[in-house]
Amino acid sequence: MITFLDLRPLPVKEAEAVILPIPYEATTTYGAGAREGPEAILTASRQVELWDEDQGWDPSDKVRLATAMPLTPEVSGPQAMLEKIRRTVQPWVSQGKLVLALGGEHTITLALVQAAQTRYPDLHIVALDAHADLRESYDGSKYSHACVLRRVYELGRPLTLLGTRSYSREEADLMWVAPRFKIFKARELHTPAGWDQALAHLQAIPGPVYLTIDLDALDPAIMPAVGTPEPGGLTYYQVLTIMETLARRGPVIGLDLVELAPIPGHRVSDFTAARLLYKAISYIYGSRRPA
Ligand SMILES: [Mn+2]
Repeated sequence: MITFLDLRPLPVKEAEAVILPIPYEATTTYGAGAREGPEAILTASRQVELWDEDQGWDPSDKVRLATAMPLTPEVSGPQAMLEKIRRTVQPWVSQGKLVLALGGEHTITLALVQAAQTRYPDLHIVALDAHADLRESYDGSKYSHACVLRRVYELGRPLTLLGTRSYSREEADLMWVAPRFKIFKARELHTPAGWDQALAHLQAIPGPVYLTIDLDALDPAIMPAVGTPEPGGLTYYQVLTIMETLARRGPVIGLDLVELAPIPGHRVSDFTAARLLYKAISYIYGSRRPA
């Protein structure tokens, strides 16, 4: 079995943070391959430097990290899969462990947020995504990757969307009227004023945050291995700054990285995803260290 960073395997019960591979892919509409995402991230993570050059520490030495067995996909449908995810992570959430999930398609986020919400009813969801994922249904399914943030929004908590640059008229109409909803489009984040506004908004979010990162939020020049690449995305350092800002502000209580669809022979996307996961761990736990 592959562990994150090639670390010595640690039983989940002894861990404070659990990396859960979820190789689920059922509703992909364009480039397929998200089911290969989790394993590609874990494989690439073996090459990630353990020393965090920004914060000057080795998170892998201080944070008890476990890599759980991959969740085998349920073939009977998305609802069964979501139920399986909830059943798996619920005990970990109840024990106060941080769940770090690797997709797989974005649909998995719904179950992860539902589980997190049982312990953190006042959570705020922050999503990085090229697409709004706010459709009522898509291809006849309410559980398509293209609807996941609509289902998450329906859980009744605030939702902040960053890096978005593609959505339908239906989704645009919803954004105008939706309370609890804030969007910072990718183009705004590439202007100094828009970027400052976004960071100020993130800093002001009170309480626990669940962060979902659809890797297509990054620019396809640096993250081409996604199912639905869109030009004009975020830079690596913008994503780091968003993660760092959220972690310094208050607790980040759950995280997922989804939609990596590896391209054979191409390593930069897999490696960047692995790097982002380790950086997230460094920011989340680094902010909890005494200065
Ligand atoms: Mn998405």
